[in-house]
Amino acid sequence: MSKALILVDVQNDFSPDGALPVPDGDAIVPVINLLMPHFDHVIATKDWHPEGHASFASTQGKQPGEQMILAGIEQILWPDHCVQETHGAEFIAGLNLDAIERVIYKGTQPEIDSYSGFFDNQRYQATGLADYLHKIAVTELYIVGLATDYCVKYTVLDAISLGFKTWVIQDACRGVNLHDGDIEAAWSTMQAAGCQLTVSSSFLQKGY
Ligand code: VGL
Ligand code: ZN
Repeated sequence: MSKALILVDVQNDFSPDGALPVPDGDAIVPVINLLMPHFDHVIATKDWHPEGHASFASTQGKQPGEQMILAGIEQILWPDHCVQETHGAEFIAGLNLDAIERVIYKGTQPEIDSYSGFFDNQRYQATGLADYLHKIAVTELYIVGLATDYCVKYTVLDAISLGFKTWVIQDACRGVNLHDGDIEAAWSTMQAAGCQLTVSSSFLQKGY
């Protein structure tokens, strides 16, 4: 029984001056650095899109925020972001990279998006995260990162469906809040699915 900290998409394009800005997104970096030494494993996901990805509004000749059906499901279109090998796809400066033992790439298939760190949005393909966690015998996941109302939420929901005991550390996450109340709704959805909500101070106080 071991514990992993999962960093979801802590990347430049989700920082406040990035292409898909998450308000206060960079504020989670020092919190994550404090949490890292308390885990058996630290694993990060990266949103890692090819140029011209189908989730980009520019690819579809539409505006960011517009929606369309992609691979049979409703898709919000985003500004171009986290293009493979670009600065926007790098981890946010100050994150303790030495603590990260493995990076899992998602959103790499051109025609489908992948909010979850485990599968694309249609579950056509796995990213390898679940296999890796099973291989290293991790059973408990603490999930942090960006954005609360998209990739954090879907990573949490898949973690629970895969049978991991799952926490989300709320002050180590930030959300987009495209619509008022989206972040609050995301916490409720995660909690209703069986995720435990906690904050870094109470986690660190337990002396783990
Ligand atoms: C994300 C929108 C598009 C995220 C990624 O990391 O939450 N959101 N791609
Ligand atoms: Zn993306």
